[in-house]
Amino acid sequence: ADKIAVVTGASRGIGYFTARALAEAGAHVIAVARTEGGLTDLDDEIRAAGNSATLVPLDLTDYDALDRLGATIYERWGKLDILVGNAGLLGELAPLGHIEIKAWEQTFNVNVTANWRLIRSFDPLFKRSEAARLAFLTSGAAHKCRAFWGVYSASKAALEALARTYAEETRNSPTRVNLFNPGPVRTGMRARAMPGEDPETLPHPSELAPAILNLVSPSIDVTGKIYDYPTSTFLTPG
Ligand code: NJP
Repeated sequence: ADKIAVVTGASRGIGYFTARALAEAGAHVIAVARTEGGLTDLDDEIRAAGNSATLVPLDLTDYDALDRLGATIYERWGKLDILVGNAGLLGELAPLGHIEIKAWEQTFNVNVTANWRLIRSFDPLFKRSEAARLAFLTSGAAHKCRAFWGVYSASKAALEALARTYAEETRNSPTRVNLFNPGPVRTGMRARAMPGEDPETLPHPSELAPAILNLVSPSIDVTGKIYDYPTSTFLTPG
């Protein structure tokens, strides 16, 4: 495979179908998540289609494991072309006065700190790619604040600032860094956020894959933007 791609949160939901589509498009996918069952299902599907993947069962809050992953990729492939920073957590839906500190920290650790740590660990690998492309999954909640969604909103706003900072730091290189706002999607996270909603009314996560693949393709020349899936437009924050 020419392209080497890391997808986080590849065990289910949006990450699973993004990883499958990247493999179908010819990339060698390095699939990251904790749940081995989801990863092996993905691997089975990718192999059945005649493509290849590397499974990396790890907890993204194990930051040393992220450094080791960077070292392994360096040894085996010498570069990284694509990062889809998709893994994310809704966190506790509760008033700010009632959110538990452990739940707050876990949400920030997965949604923000792990993505920073991946950037830190992979930075030398992106520099060795001809055209590194990064996409991080954000949410409308980063801009539209609602009662009880505080930790999720705050973490996605922080993720946007993180990604846009890396976009500035890499602006004069071939690397491009953007965010992807999926809108409502038929996944476990959405079902937990909106228990009364009929999932059949929502797009299946596989439907988003072409748009995410486009955002990490070499033809994308914008950086520091948010691709808004529901409206198919690039938003320019700041
Ligand atoms: O999420 P879900 P979605 N270490 O819950 C992984 C954003 N978004 O596909 O470890 C490693 O089905 C987890 O893997 P596992 C959203 O904020 C969505 O809906 O095995 N991995 C699983 O693969 C998120 O950033 C909607 O449990 C960890 C994945 O993350 C992205 O889209 C709307 C981990 C979560 O799968 C994907 O969401 C929106 C850890 N510690 C934004 N913790 C929507 N669905 O409607 C979690 O605006 N993961």
